[in-house]
Amino acid sequence: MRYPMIAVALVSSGALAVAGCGGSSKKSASSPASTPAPAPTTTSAAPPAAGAASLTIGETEYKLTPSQGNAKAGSVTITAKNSGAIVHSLEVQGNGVTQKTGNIQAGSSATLKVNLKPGTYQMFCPIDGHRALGMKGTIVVK
Ligand SMILES: [Cu+2]
Repeated sequence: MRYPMIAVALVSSGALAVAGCGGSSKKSASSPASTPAPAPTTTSAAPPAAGAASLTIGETEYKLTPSQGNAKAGSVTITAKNSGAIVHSLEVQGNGVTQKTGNIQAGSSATLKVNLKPGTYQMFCPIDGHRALGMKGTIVVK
């Protein structure tokens, strides 16, 4: 046996005024200071030396432009710009230095920070056979 529950919720005594009171809810807003983990690249925090220089190398199929770069000894920032249609990369070798960028998608660029002493360095695209196809050059550091 069920009776329909007629909930007469009218407050008998007073009129229901506009309940405009929102109440003061006090929340302790403690934001967790979670910093995103840095990228797993080894960043050698070398301050910009006096002889710092930057170099931009364009990469296309299958060459580097310019194929010979010049830089001053010290910290050199090399920007490899992939203007080609496929993935490239850039590696710098010489005088004990071997450093390379990761894969650079077509249309993207990557930077490589190298500390170079005076001398001649090889630069090339380390991706399958690209070096042999012509993606190579030299960097002369003075
Ligand atoms: Cu390549």
